Amino acid sequence: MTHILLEKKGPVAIATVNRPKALNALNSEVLTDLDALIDAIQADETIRVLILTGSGEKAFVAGADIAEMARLSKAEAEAFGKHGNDVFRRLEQLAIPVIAAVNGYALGGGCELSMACDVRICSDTAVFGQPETGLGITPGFGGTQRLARLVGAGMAKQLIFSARNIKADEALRIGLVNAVYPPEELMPAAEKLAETIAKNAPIAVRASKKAINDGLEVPMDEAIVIEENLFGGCFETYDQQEGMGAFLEKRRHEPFQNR
Ligand code: DAK
Repeated sequence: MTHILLEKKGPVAIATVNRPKALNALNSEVLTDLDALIDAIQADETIRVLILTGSGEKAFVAGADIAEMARLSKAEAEAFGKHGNDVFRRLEQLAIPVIAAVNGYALGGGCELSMACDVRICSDTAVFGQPETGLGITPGFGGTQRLARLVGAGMAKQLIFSARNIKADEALRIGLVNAVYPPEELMPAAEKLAETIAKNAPIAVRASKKAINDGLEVPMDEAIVIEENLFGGCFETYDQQEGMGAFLEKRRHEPFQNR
């Protein structure tokens, strides 16, 4: 991967989009690297949580690469959109939780990338927005869909139609991010959250993510069946027996074993 740095701290992987001269903007190479990142995470069963952030102090990801997009034909634009959408969908459907640690500008494709993650936390310097209509295009990496699902259709429409950027405090108020930190506290907070998640039963964490994601895509009657099946599956795991057994025996459970 040319534009993504990958570091492992025990069960936590930290991936940094690293294209600082363009504020980490997403060109085709970065999208291909994100695809390779997902392959690498899937291949390593010891990773329990992925943190995604941007290099430098200014940007998480300042959008899709405008220089690359500017001269695309309709067919090329559709192919570029599909490339991004396919990668973002893979990220969203990654079995393990993904935390976006948004350390600055998260505009256009950058905001969309953060929304393909499970949890967003940010620095108080972060700026979010979907500026596409001001560039003569629609959001193209899932922004119209994920923003509406996260903050409601009315707020998503207002942000997308107006192309107005919002600061961290407003992102917190509308529920786009879960928490805001001073810049130097962002990565420690992300790692602490990741470590907390990593200590819980991995199969149960993955099943919970799948239940929420899959359930949100179908009517409630089908969604609760998805939950029932995933819940039932946990009762065939060693970690369920150990977790509940330890509670009943009034002792600390042994570290979960992912089986
Ligand atoms: N693309 C390419 N280069 C970018 C970039 C971007 N999105 N954002 C910044 N850069 C580059 C700048 O051109 C500059 O490069 P040099 O001039 O130094 O070579 C360098 O990064 C530093 O940026 P600035 O000099 O502009 O830095 P400032 O601090 O002054 O301003 C800024 C920071 C983030 C406010 C500003 O750079 C800015 O407004 N950037 C553009 C933000 C933006 O509009 N992002 C949304 C992009 S549109 C679709 C597929 C995808 C999409 C849509 C449709 N389909 C196929 C349907 C997605 C669209 C987008 O994401």
